[in-house]
Amino acid sequence: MKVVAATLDDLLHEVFRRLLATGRPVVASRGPNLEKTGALLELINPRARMSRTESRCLLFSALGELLWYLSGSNDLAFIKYYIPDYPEDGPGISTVRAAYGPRFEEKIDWVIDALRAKPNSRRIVIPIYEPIDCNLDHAEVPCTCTLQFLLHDDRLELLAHMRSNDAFKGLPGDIFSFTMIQELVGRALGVEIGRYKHFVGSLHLYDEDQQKARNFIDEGWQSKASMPLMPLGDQRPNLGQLLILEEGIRNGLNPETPTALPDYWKNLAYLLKIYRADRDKAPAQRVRTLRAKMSNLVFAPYIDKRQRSAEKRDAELPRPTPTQLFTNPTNE
Ligand code: 5HM
Repeated sequence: MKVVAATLDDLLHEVFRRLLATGRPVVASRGPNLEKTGALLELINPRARMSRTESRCLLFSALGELLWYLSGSNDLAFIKYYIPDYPEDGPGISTVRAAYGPRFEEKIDWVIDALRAKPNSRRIVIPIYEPIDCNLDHAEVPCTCTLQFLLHDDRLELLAHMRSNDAFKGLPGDIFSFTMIQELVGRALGVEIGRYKHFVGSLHLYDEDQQKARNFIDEGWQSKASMPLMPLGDQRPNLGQLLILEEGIRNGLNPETPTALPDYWKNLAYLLKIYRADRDKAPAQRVRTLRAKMSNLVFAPYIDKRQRSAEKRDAELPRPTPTQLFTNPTNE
C-alpha cells in the first residue's frame, strides 16, 4: 500500500480508512489487529507534522519523546513524564533497553558532517535496530530499523524504515520526531526539506483502537497549519539550550527562558512549561501568562485544551499557592 498526503492528518485519515476497510485480521503478541504489510507513507510537507484533530492532538507527548531521543537518555522516568503508559522492561528497572537516545548519540552530528563532505552520498544511514536486538527474550526492541538521509536538488529527504508500527498510537509521534530531525539536519546544511518517506514492514491498527480510528475519520478537521520554519543555520546550540530547559522544567525548577534564544525554540520551551503547569494542576492564569509570551498562534489549539481544563479546575477546586507549585515562583 502507498499513501501520499500533504499533512499528517490527511495521512492518518487515509491510513485508518484503508486499514479498517482492507486490513488483514491477525493476532500478534500484543493483541488482535488489522494489518497491512509493506506500506509506504509519504508526507509531502513534513512541517505539517501535528495532528489538528481533537482526538490525536498529541503535541506534548510527541515533543517530549523527541527531546528524550535527542538528549541521548534511556531514563524511564523521563519518558514516563510525557507518556505515562510507556512500556517498561520489568519491575524495578529504571532504564529502557531499547531507548533510541543512546542509539542516536553523536549520529546526528555524523549525518551533518557526512552530508557536508559528500552531499550525494547514499550511505548516510542511522541504524536504530542493532544486532543485539535479535533476541526474542527482550521485553522491547526498537520498531525503527534505520533513518536514511538523501540530499537531492538542495532538498533533504528522510526515509524511515520501521519493522512494525502501531498506526494509532505510534505512527503520529514517530512522524513528528523524525521530521523534526529531518528539519534539524536540513537547517544545519542550509537546505529546504523534501518529502518524508515512512516505510513500514507491519503497519497495524489494534482492535481496541478501531472505534477511536473511526471517530477520528468522522471528526474531520478544519485547519491545515504547519509548524513554523526552524531558523536557518546550525540549530544544535539552541537545541542544547532547550534540552537544559526541558530538564529543569521536568524537575520542577521553573528555569528562566533565555531572552537570546530564538522565538522558535522559546515557543517550544513555553509549551514544555504549559505541560508542566497542566501536570501541576496550576491555575489557568499560569497557562494564560505563558501563552501570551508565545509568538506563534499555530500552537493555540494544543494549549486551548490545557487552558480549558485549568479553567474547569479553577472553578471547582481550591487553588495551590505559587510557592507550592514552583521552586522558584518569581520566574516566568
Ligand atoms: O511486537 P512488537 O515489538 O512489534 O510490538 C511493539 C508495538 O509498539 C507495535 O505495535 C509497534 O508497532 C509499536 N511501536 C510503534 O508503533 C513501538 C515503537 C517503539 O520503538 C514505535 N512505534 N516507535
